[in-house]
Amino acid sequence: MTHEKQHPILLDYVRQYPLPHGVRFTYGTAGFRSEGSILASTVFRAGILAALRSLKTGSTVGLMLTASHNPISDNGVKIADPDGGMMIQQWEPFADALVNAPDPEHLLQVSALFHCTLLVIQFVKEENIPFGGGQSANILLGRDTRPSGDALLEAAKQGINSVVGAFAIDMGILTTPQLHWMVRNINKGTRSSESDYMEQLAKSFRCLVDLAPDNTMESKLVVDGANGVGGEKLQQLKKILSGLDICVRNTGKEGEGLLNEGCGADYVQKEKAIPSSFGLDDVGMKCASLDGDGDRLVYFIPSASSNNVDLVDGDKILTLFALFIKEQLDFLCNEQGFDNKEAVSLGVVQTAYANGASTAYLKKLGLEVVLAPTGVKYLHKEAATFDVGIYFEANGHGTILFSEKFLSHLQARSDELSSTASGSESHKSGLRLLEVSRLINQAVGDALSGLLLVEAVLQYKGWSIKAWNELYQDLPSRQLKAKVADRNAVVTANAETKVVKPPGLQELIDEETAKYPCGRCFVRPSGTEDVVRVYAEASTQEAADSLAQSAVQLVDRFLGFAGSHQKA
Ligand code: NG1
Ligand code: ZN
Repeated sequence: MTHEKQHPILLDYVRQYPLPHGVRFTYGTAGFRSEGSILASTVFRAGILAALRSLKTGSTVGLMLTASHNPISDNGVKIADPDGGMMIQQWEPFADALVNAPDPEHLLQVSALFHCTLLVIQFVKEENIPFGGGQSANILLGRDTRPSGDALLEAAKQGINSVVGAFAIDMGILTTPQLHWMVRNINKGTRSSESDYMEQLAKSFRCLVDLAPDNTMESKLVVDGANGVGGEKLQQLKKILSGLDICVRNTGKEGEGLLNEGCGADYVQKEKAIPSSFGLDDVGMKCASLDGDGDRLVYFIPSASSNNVDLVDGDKILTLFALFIKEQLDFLCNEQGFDNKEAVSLGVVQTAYANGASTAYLKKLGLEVVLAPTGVKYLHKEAATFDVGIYFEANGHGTILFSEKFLSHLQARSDELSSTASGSESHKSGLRLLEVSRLINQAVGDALSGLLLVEAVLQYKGWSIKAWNELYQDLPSRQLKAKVADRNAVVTANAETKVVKPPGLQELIDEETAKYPCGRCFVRPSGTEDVVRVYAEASTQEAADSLAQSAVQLVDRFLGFAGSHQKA
C-alpha cells in the first residue's frame, strides 16, 4: 500500500470525526482525558496513533478507554507500549499534534507528515516508521464500564482501520492493568488471555500463602469496588481463589450506585471517609478500596467516629512491600553462595505526595528512596533501574519491578537449591521472591494483584491491618485545588518540589512553610484536571490546612483566581 492510497482512506475516516470547538487536548499524566461526549475525535486519532506505534515497534500495543477515578461522565484514552508500560514520552508531542490538528486537511498533513512536511520527514526519519510498506500492526483494545465506552470503542476501531495494515483486537471490558498485562505477555510470547491472568494471580497467591508460616490472621476482607470494573473482576477472581475470604461491595450492579460516586480509592484517600455501602457494622474491619479502572488500591479501617476512616494508603502498601522484600533479600544474601548484598539493588520510588513520615520510615530502614514527578510513567522508569524497584503513589498506584537479570539469577539459584537445601529459609526466600514477581503486575500498578500481595504479606507476618497501620503515623496533610486562568504557567523542578515559574512564587511558599513545625508544601499543575494542585504537610491538621490555604492564596496572587477552591 502506497501513501497515495492511504491518504484518501484516512481522509474519508477523519471526516466522520470532527473536532469539538474550542478544546485543546493534552496527553497528560494518564493519556487524554475529558468529558466522554466530546472525546470521539480524540479517540479516533488515538487509534491512528496506536497503529503507528505498533508499526514503528513491530509489536502489539494496547489502547485503553478509561477515565480511572474521574466521574462517570468523563472518559479517556491511553496507549500501552509493547512492554506493557505507558507509551514512550518522546511520542507525546506528536500525540498532541495529531489529536489537536484542527481539520481533516491539517490532520492529514500531520499524519502524512511521514512524507510531506519537513517536520514529519524529520519525525519519520528519527522514528524510522515503516509506514505504507506492507507491514501489519496489532492493537489490543480494552475499556472500563463507562457508558460512553461503547461509542468510543467504535471510534478507536475506525482510527485503527484507517491505517492500512492495522488490526484492532477487542478484548472487551477490562481493568487497565489487565490490558497492560496482556500486551506485555503477548509480546513476550507467554500466555496472555484474561483467564491466564486470573489463573496466574490465584496460583502465585496460593504459593505465597503456602510458603508463609502458619500464622492465624484476620482473613476477612471487605472490598469497595468503586462500582467499576475492578469490583467485577475481583468477583470473578474470587471464584478461583483459595485462602482468602473476600466480600465485594459497590460492584456496579443495578442499584448499587454510580461509578466512583461516594466510593472508590480516590474518594477514600482524598476524603478519608468511608465509601457508600459501608457503615457502622464495619467499624474496625479490614477494608480495601479499588478505583474505577482497577489500578489503584488503598486499605482502610472504618472508625467509630462519624464517617471517618483510618487510611492505609499507597505509602503504607509500599512500606509493607519494602519490609517484606528486604527481609527476603536479607535471608537470601546471608546464605553462602549467593552474591553479596550489594549485588542486588533494592530501591523505592515515591512522589512528593508521599507522606513525610513514610519517607522517613523507609530511610530509617536503610532503603534508597528516589523521588519522581507525579505520574506512574516517571515512577516506573526510576524503579526499573533497580534489581528490585518498588514504586507507589500515595493514592495507591504502584507495583514492584524485578530485573530480568535478577529473576534468572533467582531461578537458577532456586533450581540448584531444590536438590540440596530445599526447605532452607534461603531457598524459601528465593521462591517467595519468584512468586511475588509472578503475582505482581510487571507492566503497571494493579489493584487486584496488589491486594493479593498485601494479603499474602500480612499472612506471612501474622499482622492485622491495625498492626500494619501502626508501622508509623502519618503527618497531617491537606490537598487543595486552585482554579487559575492557565495552570501551565506553573513550571516546576526537582520532582515537582520547587516552582521555577512564575519567578518569586517559590520564595514566598518557602517563607510561609518555615512558619510551621514539620512544614512541607509544594504546588504543581495537574496533568488530568484544569487546576493547580496544592499539597501541605505539618505537625497538626490545623497547621497543614492553614499552610495549604496560604499557598492557594499565593498561587491566586501570581496566576489570577479563576473560580472557587475545592478540596482535592
Ligand atoms: P494529576 O491530576 O496530574 O495530579 C492524578 C494523580 C496522579 C495520577 C494521575 C493519573 C494525585 C495528586 N494525582 O494526577 O497521582 O494517579 O491522576 O490517574 O493523586
Ligand atoms: Zn485508575
